[in-house]
Amino acid sequence: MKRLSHDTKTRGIHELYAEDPEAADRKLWGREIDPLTRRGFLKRSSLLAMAAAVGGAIPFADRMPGGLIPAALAQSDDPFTLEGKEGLTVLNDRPINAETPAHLLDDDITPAKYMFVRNNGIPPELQNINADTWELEVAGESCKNPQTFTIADLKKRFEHHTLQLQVECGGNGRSEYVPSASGNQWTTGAVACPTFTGVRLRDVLEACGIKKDAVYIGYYGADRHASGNPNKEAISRGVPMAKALEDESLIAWAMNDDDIPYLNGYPLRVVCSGWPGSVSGKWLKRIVIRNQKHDGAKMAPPSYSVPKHPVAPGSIVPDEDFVTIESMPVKSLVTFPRSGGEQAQGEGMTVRGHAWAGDLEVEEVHVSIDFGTTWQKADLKAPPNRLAWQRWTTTVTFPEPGYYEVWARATDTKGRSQPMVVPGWNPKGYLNNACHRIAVQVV
Ligand SMILES: Nc1nc2c(c(=O)[nH]1)N[C@H]1C(S)=C(S)[C@@H](COP(=O)(O)O)O[C@H]1N2
Ligand SMILES: [Mo]
Repeated sequence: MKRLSHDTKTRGIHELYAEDPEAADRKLWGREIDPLTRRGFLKRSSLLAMAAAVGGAIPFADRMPGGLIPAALAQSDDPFTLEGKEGLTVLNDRPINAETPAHLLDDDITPAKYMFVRNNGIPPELQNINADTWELEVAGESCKNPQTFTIADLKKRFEHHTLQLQVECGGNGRSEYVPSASGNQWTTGAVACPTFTGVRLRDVLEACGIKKDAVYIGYYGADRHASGNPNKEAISRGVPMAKALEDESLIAWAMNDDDIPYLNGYPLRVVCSGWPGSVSGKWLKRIVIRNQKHDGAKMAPPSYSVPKHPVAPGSIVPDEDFVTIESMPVKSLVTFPRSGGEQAQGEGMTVRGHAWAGDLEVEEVHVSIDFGTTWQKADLKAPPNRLAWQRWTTTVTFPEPGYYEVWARATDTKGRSQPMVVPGWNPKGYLNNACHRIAVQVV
């Protein structure tokens, strides 16, 4: 496809539209556009605006669903916003996916508006959600006494727990893989660490009776498959019993002492922190206790799976050579200062961020201002509770004016550090825990 630059293409085409709209259509779209088709989805002016914005003609413009944000725009800095999620970068609107710029993740506890959104399907309509009548069913072949709970029942029958828990999408960092992997092109912002309040998943499962042969749990949410097919789930994942029974695995109705935001699973969700975010089911309707590995949507390879052994970039990996991702790897973010800022030479500059390590704790964080040649150790706080991210802080001083990068590298309690380059390529682009870096101009 020919790509034309903004100015030459669009300036000319505006004039042509004024004179001869059909000729302009042929030029812009490569053919006549049926006015009826066109009227059905977009006005000519917005088509033009869109073509100008993406930098060229859109040959299949008449097949673009109404309201679709072209990916070329969604991935730019243009301010598309989601209600209640101002400041997030929208990657896709069908389904909605949005990530958080690193500097907006600077709070110890992620504010609700800055929690990323990762939707696999069509969320239930907000006006059809009634938290007072919402029911959670617990069943499955390895459940002794299947039961249904309202949220009020959960609140009344079980002990409440509030924990700060990190949630990171398994595909966070995907955009850096070469060759590129299909899926949302997350950069660094598909991670958050708010507090969640709810009951222990364990307490609820035990109240319903766990049979001896139980090996896995699976969740079902109220969202629908992107195709709209009511017999297909968008996603239905789960975890082995040992993870489900951990103290920190929750069925939560609150985030940061408020209702869970609609796009993050209101009114009820699972939180199994430290594993790919996909195990933390939103809009939770049903939990099944399974006598086999759960086989819901997106449990089978290549979803949330990586090759058992390293593969060459671009390889085709047979299903039997994949393993399901469990704990996420050690990782960190520089959340202050914002990348691209200026700093006076000779003055110490505070640098800080967070570090986390899946099921483990972070032992050390180091920072480099010379592209990884030397490293200084940062101060690192203990997590407020297991599976919360940890605050790190340090002060760096730049020897002379010029362009610098600040790199951060965390190490977990098993001695594993973040790689400085993108780690092992895998077909779906999961688990990129390469060091985060920011740019600083020293003047
Ligand atoms: N019901 C349901 N639960 C879901 C999803 C979904 O699409 N539907 N997405 C999963 C994925 S892939 C991730 S990374 C997390 C993201 O949680 P968030 O959107 O609240 O940030 O939710 C998980 N739970
Ligand atoms: Mo995810």
